[in-house]
Order: sequence, then C-alpha cells, then structure tokens
Amino acid sequence: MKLHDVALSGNCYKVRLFLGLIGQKAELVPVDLMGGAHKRPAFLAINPRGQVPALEDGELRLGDSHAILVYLALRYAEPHWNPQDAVTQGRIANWLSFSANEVQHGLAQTRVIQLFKRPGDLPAAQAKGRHALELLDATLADHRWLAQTDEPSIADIAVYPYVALASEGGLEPSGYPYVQDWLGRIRALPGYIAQPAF
Ligand SMILES: N[C@@H](CCC(=O)N[C@@H](CS)C(=O)NCC(=O)O)C(=O)O
Repeated sequence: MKLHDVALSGNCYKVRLFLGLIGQKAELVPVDLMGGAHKRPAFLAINPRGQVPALEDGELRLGDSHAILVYLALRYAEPHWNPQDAVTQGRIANWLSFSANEVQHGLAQTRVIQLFKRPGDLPAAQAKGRHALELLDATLADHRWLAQTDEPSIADIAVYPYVALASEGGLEPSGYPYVQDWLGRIRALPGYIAQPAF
C-alpha cells in the first residue's frame, strides 16, 4: 500500500493517524506540492482531482481523505471504526461532510492563511472555525465519540486533525472543554501518532 502524502497536511494526517490506530503499514510517498507535482500527469493518474492524500492499494487508486478512511475501515479495521447499521452510517456521513465543509473551510483554512501565509479572509475563516468548535462541543457534551457509539469511529479521525491543529490558525480549542476531553481521548488511543511540528 502506498500513501501519497505531504507531511504538514492535516488531510494526509487523517490517513496516517488512522493507519497507526489500525496497525496498518503504508509506504509514504512525499508529494512536492510547492513544485506542482500534484497537477502533473503521473499524480493525476492516481488522483484526477489533483490533491493529496491519495492511496494506492493493489489495483485501487483513491483520493480524498474521507473516501480513504471509509475504504481502510471496511477493508482492514475492526468493525467499530465504521459500524454498518443505518443510524450510525447516517451519523458518520454527517461528520465526514462536516469535516469536508465546516472544518475544511473554517479550521483548515485559518491554518492555510496564518501558518502557510496564503491569501484569504482570516477573520471569516476563524468565525467558521469557532462555529465548528461550538457544534463539536455541543455534541461532545453528551457523547464520548462523535458517532455516539461506545468506541471511536472514522468520524472522530476525520474531524480530529484540524481541531488538534486549531491553534496554528489562531484559534484556541481550550475554550471548549468537551472538545478538549475528546482530543485527550483520541491521543490516548493505542497506536496514536502525532502530526509533525511545522
Ligand atoms: N477533500 C479533500 C481535500 C484535500 C486537500 O485539500 N488537499 C490539499 C492539501 S491538505 C491539497 O492537495 N491542495 C492542493 C490543491 O488543492 O491544489 C480531502 O479530504 O482529501
């Protein structure tokens, strides 16, 4: 299995973290985003959307961190990571969408602007990021894990990275006590790996 990866990418970290938690090894293939490697034919043959992460496993070529989490969970992980009952599937789909929308356009975007010095509206992204943290805190006040299951699922792993990295975008998750406790529960999971520092 090969993971086309950028070390500082939170979307790639979702996959690296999950691989660690389920004890699966993958060869990490660094992608030179600054040099534009992700828009060249060799990479587009793996992910035509021209983004990392991208996974190769046998004949499969798969982009998008959430799609990769779904695939890895069904193929290699214990059932609690992606329970197949209708209610939990609905909840997990909701959190994967939340990760791709509120988290990506809020928390991830603040980091892109503040840490990587890219152009963008930092106050607007921070407002979206704070809203995402409020929604998370409200759910986690009543539930240990986002999909309201007894054990963690891919919903937690999809949302975790950019919440854990929120301070790099100028947001402080310590104001959200239930989010803080949940971050600690994820860090305590066997096989947890940290995101490398900038
Ligand atoms: N929805 C995608 C977003 C992936 C994404 O935004 N990747 C960034 C790095 S974190 C990227 O490849 N950016 C380069 C580009 O979009 O051209 C996912 O969840 O994997």
